[in-house]
Amino acid sequence: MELQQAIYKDWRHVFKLDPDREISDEHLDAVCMSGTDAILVGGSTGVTFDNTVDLMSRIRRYEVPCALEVSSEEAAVPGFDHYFIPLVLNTDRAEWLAGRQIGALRKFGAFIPWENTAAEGYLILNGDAEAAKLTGACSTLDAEDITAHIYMADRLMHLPIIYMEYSGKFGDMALVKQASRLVTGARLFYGGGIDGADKARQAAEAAHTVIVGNVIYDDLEAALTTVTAVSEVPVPK
Ligand code: 1GP
Repeated sequence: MELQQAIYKDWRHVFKLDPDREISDEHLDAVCMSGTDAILVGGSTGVTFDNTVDLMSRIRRYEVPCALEVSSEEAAVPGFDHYFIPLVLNTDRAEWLAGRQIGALRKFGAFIPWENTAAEGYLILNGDAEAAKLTGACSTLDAEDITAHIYMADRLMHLPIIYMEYSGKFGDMALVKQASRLVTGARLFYGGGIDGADKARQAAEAAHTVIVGNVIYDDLEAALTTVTAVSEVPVPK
């Protein structure tokens, strides 16, 4: 499938919701009606089939596109518009790059809606994040390391998405900008530590797609301001 046909190719702003966290109907309504380009469902811990189905069916009342980041085979739920399969690029533990994914594909490969499924090459860059601890990610990449990882992900592996993940901490926008400039086919996702319009704008200047998570639960009003902030910034090359 060409990137041009992919649902996510025009996404500038995405809200990420964690099935393991509570959100009221009122807050979910505000998130889904905010004008964001999509809702991404995913989390590092406590994600189950049941809490994923529950969240999906609540989001499904709205027209906003809804995608699932499948990080465990138990929580692979049918009915989403799109599926993302994370591959962690900056870990020595091969199970997180391909091992677990291959294990799941042995069982479910024939049932996957391939036309709506894409790999995400993850660079986990906040060592304190759950995902970094879980996967043993080497989160201290310098500019040269980033370049090498982008060459690997974009030029050699032709991954459609590279996700610079700083979850819980605002990242190094110079590195993100550098990565966006280097990619030739991949879309550069950025997520981490966006707590309002100002950081959203900075991230939008650096990345193709800006992902906003935690602040939805901590300060909904601030989260909602990120939608317009991102939409006002032209997409960086
Ligand atoms: C998390 O990248 C997303 O996977 C968003 O990060 O929760 O820090 O906004 P935050």
